[in-house]
Amino acid sequence: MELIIGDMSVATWSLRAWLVLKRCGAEFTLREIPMSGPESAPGLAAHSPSGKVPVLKVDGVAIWDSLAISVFAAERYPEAKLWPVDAHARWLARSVACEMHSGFSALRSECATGLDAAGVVHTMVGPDRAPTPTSESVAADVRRFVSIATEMRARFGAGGPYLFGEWSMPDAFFTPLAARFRHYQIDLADHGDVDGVAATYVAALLQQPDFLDWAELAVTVRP
Ligand SMILES: N[C@@H](CCC(=O)N[C@@H](CS)C(=O)NCC(=O)O)C(=O)O
Repeated sequence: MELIIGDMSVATWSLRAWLVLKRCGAEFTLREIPMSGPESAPGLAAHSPSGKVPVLKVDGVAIWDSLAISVFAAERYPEAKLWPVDAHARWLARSVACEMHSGFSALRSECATGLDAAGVVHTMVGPDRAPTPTSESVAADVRRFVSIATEMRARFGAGGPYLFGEWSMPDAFFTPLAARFRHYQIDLADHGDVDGVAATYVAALLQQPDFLDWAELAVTVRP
């Protein structure tokens, strides 16, 4: 299998697919396509049916979209338990992953990763930090995240530090958000996280070993 991804320091969708495949213990090679510059468009056109990354090439088929790759991985590696075993937890885990996949648009656009209009690069991995956005739409997205984290941790979190206890698919989908909270210095306590449950969950995502590996690779110069 070959996983085609964007620049590791900024590619939020690609990170999800990487985390999921790593969790499964899948063997795959990596091809990183620059997200800017002259090599970007031809690289994307050559490897991605949708012109976007991530793409997973498996058995001669190119699977595009981080959610489709994650669903493939759950099918191919059932022992990885990418979805929680408990049925109620599983239904809600799917709801959460889908909400993250299609929602949180203010956080995604106003706390973007990559190059901004002023030429500053916003990464998921560096020590650099950006000013906290103040719009009500970002605040609403953050409150929604806090509400999900608080509810799911209380109901299903007993078995571990992640959203549903043990690491599962929604954790892959929320890791890029956790990195944005760090980069944009968003204090969850200002958005309803009164007991710090959501902040503790975010800290667990940022300390997860596969994410740390990704972050290290992202700052390593590669051929
Ligand atoms: N919904 C898609 C989104 C993928 C996406 O937007 N990828 C961005 C990079 S993070 C991309 O490939 N952009 C290249 C372009 O739009 O030209 C997924 O989950 O895989």
